[in-house]
Amino acid sequence: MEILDKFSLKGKIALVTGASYGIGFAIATAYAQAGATIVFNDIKQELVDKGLKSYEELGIKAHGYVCNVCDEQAVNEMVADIEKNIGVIDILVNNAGIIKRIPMCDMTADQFRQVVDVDLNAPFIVAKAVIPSMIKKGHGKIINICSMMSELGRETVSAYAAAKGGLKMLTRNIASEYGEYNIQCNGIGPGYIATPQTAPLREKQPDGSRHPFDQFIIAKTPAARWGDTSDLQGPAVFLASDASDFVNGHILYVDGGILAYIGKQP
Ligand code: NAP
Ligand code: GCO
Repeated sequence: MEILDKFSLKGKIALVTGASYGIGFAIATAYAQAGATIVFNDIKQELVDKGLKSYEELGIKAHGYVCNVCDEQAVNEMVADIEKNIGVIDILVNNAGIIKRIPMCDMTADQFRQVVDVDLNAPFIVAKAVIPSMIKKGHGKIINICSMMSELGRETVSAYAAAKGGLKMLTRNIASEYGEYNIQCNGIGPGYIATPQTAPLREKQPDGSRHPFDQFIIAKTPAARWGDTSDLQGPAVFLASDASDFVNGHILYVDGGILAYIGKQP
């Protein structure tokens, strides 16, 4: 096989969760360009409709499902429907996620649980639903969208950091448990990416200056910029393709160098 052919996703079926916009949308778009059939879900019909329209505008025929990834029965029904009507899922990207930025002592246990439920329990539920058919088919790729918070802490994101740190270990465990079936499970740890999720951290100040958090991220990132969702496309295609068949249990940080850097000296 020629080397570039190894990066092709021709004939593959990819399920990307929460992919109506943002990081999931960019990853699914790249998969479609690499030849895959795209399936995505989101929690509300309006979001699925918005996603379908955005894919269509790019000439991509995607399949959209309304499904809450925390609801095990709904996930199992969605996966069964995909397998019956589209085919066995070759690539799963656990992208759906939420964040609550609340100081830990002000956070209720219920709010903490909600974040862990979407960001950690749901990837377990969706992975569990797709693995049996991947085993039967003889291969599979699972990519969990982790975070800087899989490695680092920061004020106000205790639940998110706990969940994304857990997701890193779930990734390694899936790799350990199912590697012998030719299933590779890896993570992508995006740095600070400009999406609606991070919009509050980039809002301009009333005097037009940059948000202090925005300045902080620029100073912490050797690339001196926020990431764009397109920065995640190449790494996501690599981890979904045959080119990464011996890469397993790895977290690929796509962070412009944040984890390598102490921050800009004063
Ligand atoms: P996002 O707002 O986190 O997008 C995630 C999508 O998942 C949204 O469409 C969201 O719907 C959906 N979703 C939420 N809960 C769901 C559920 N229970 N079931 C199904 N879908 C659900 O935006 P993003 O920034 O593109 O983030 C994508 C992933 O990357 C997340 O896991 C996030 O934690 C991670 N990440 C983001 C960054 C960043 O800098 N942006 C960095 C590192 C990691 P709603 O719009 O209704 O919430
Ligand atoms: C935050 C941010 C982060 C990023 C990302 C970093 O409040 O610190 O939202 O959580 O979105 O996950 O990798």
